[in-house]
Amino acid sequence: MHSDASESQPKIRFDVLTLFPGIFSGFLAESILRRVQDQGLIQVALHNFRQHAALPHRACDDTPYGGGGGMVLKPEPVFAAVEELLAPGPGPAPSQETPVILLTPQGRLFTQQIAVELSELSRMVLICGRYEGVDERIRQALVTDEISIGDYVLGGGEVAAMVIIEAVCRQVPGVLGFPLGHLQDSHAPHMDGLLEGPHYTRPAEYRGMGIPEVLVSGHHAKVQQWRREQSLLRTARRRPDLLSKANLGESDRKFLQRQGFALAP
Ligand code: 6GU
Repeated sequence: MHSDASESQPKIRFDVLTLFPGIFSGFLAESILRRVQDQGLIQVALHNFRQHAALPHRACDDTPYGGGGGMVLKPEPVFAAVEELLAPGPGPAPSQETPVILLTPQGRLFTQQIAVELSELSRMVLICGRYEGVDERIRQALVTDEISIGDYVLGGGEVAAMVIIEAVCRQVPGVLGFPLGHLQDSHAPHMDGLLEGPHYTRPAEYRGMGIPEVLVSGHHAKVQQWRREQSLLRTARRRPDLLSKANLGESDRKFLQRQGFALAP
């Protein structure tokens, strides 16, 4: 028996539909994404849906009915690309739960919780929108979910697709070298909805700046308490919106009150 992941199916396969596959080259060729693909843990397949557009020009955009500015992504190449991908045939069978996700500023806001949910799937299709919009029938009859990565406008969904791939991959067992590393990330459920506090490494003094004494005290419990307090302070100062939703205990509340932060009951 081989336990080597390269001998078996990847844990997750992403099928990315884009007019600009080259945008993904550096992202997929370096660091963690490179390693997990080499190990066979993650598969990312890029598909240029221009190849599914009609000759002679393979146009993927057209002017909007009713007039107005900008161009709209045509339905035919997107439907054709997705239908070919999800048709029965060689390759991993799409399951009933394979979502077809459109990246658009109109989608639901991407969060760590969504990253965790998506990491439990074996496959997903990511459609990168371009132009001023997509033909509404793509939403009506092809797409099962729409995701935005924040309240700002990008030129297309490619950068958003990379954000999603990276955040989802970090949740897959075996992707991070430090197996429980993802549990301590800011926004991880384990952190009770708090930001991480400060980190320090050698040297102990740098340009006249020291490190907190408690970190070299050898008192594990005191270190833990200090880290919790630093998380609370950092979250209270930077992201009071997160603090109001955080999972706080009685000692957390008392600490913040002593520090002068007013907490909603
Ligand atoms: Cl997913 N696409 C585009 N074009 N803009 C965005 C976005 C997505 N998320 C935030 N802004």
